[in-house]
Amino acid sequence: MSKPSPVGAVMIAAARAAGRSLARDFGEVENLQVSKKGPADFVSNADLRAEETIYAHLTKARPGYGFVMEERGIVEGSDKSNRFIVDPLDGTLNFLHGQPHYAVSIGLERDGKLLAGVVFDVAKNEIFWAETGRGAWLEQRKLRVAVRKKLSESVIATGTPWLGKSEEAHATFAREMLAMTPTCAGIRRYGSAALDLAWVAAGRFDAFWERTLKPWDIAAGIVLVREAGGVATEIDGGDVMKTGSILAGNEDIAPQVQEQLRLAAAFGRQAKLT
Ligand code: 2AM
Ligand code: CA
Repeated sequence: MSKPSPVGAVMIAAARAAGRSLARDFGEVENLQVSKKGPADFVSNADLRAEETIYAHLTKARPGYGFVMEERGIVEGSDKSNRFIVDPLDGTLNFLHGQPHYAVSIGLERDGKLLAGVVFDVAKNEIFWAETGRGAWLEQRKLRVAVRKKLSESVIATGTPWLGKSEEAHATFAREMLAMTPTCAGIRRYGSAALDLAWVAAGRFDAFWERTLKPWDIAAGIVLVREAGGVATEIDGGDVMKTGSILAGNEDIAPQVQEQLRLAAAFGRQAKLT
């Protein structure tokens, strides 16, 4: 059964509409690379246009639902149990640099629980969607997380801290890389957390970890991973939607990654003592 529920279908339609707008703007970015002002303003407008499209679609189909949106922030709805969690353009830096790896991410939370998620890879025209109890899908293909059991055979995705993040965040990441790289087949850093999670669901990555993301980066991807039979939890055992520090993967690989991250943290504590 690869049929979304009515609200799932609405989310997919909204993601596709935003994707059309982003695809048009992405075509322009290349021309702008050479302009003096640079494409940054243009891209933030592309982002806003896409968010506007999603908001218009979703409010029309589900008036009253609340929103958490990257640009607009929190919009209280009259319906207190449902809210959409929206990132109109995940992978902004890729988009800005003309790299075709960016996505629209739309999650739905009902009574505080993640219920549905859509991640649309616009450049590759891949719609990943999942709903609790209906599975995770890429078009007609039912998604399952990878079955690998050995970390030494696994490809692990991550996200690096960026400019403006604390020195501590950069140091933590450096220690985590030091702990991870000798243990796995490869590390990848593609720059869109929503797609990283969709790719875990699709078995293209064996696991993914990144710290201090925002709810809109991960809401949809979490539903995808869980419905594909994987685990998506907080790295240190907290509430992942609060801290945004996420570890996702299959049931065998995720704990092995977590163990390496624990070793990295212990090494950090040791480093501070000496
Ligand atoms: P964004 O593209 O919507 O900004 C990559 O590490 C992840 O971090 C992406 O999902 C990205 O989402 C998010 N992120 C948030 N702020 C960022 C920034 N200033 N630079 C790079 N990535 C950022
Ligand atoms: Ca994002």
